[in-house]
Amino acid sequence: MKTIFSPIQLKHQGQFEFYNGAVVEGYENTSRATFITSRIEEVGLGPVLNPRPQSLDTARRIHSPAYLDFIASAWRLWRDAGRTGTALPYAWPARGRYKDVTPDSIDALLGQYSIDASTGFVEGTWEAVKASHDAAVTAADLIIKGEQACFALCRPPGHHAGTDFNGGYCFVNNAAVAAQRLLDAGASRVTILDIDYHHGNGTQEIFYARGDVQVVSLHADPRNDYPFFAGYADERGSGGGEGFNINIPLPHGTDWAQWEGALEFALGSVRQFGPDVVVISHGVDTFEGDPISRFRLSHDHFPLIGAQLAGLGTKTLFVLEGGYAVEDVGINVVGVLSGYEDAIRR
Ligand code: OKP
Ligand code: ZN
Repeated sequence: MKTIFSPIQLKHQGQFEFYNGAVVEGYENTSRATFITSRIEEVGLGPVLNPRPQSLDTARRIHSPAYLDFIASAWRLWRDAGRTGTALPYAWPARGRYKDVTPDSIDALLGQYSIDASTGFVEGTWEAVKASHDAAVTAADLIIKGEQACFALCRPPGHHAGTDFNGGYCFVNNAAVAAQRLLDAGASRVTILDIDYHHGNGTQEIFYARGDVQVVSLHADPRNDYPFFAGYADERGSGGGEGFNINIPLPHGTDWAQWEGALEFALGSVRQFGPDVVVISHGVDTFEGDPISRFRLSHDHFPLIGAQLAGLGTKTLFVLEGGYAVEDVGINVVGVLSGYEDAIRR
């Protein structure tokens, strides 16, 4: 299987976030990507190729142009305002908002276009975000050209980013852009199956009223985990998208037996939908050793996930999302991909 990744994606580095009442180093760091590429080489999964530079035309069909302009210029605005460190918001227009305008202040814009304070901008952020987006689009193009499966090593990740907001370390929704690219190239239906520990609230929001993209997600119950305000089982889509959004929330402590049962249910709904391509929002923060998550999957379970996905018999585009036990991220991410390859060959 081919992997698409650019070293430019490592330019988003040195971010900070709030955790447990303190400012800490960002969990979503560059070593995640290097552990994955090392593991790919170690097991001989296949070549790691550079993305082709892509236009933002497809991304503009997923995100609002004003939002894309903002994330491309946020760091410059921050620096021009004389600031240093990581650009993070501290005020949001959530409740009590009474003017439908956003002041020009960089602090107002950061709040306007975000849902949390875990998604900071540093000097290389936009370049890295753009390269991560390019990796997803390039991988989608390889699927269009006939590859059975491909891995977009997207970092920064994407599934919490919506039409006009960033959040959860995500800026551009790489999986959503890839899905749109596949549809524009002639696919009639695409499924995004999100196996990351967290609910992909951005993906849900983007496709909520659409019937051409089915969004299925297994994740920690949002009653007690991020992103808290979306991901409930009764969120099933609206209008033409009614029934095409499927959420499977699971409790803290979920083990393999329970998680695999949920996966089987999810795969049943994917088969019913009958997509031309499945995009996997591929997160491995379901791992028992993950520092910010509370499920209990172990190393051996990840190849089994890959084998289950291969059983769909559908072209598959893997797009990286989360996974923060950095020393194990390579083993687990590549475990799924190898499990998929082994099952396809059998
Ligand atoms: C991104 B992905 C407090 C915790 C911040 C954000 C979680 C984002 C997860 N610093 N929580 O879905 O893996
Ligand atoms: Zn996650």
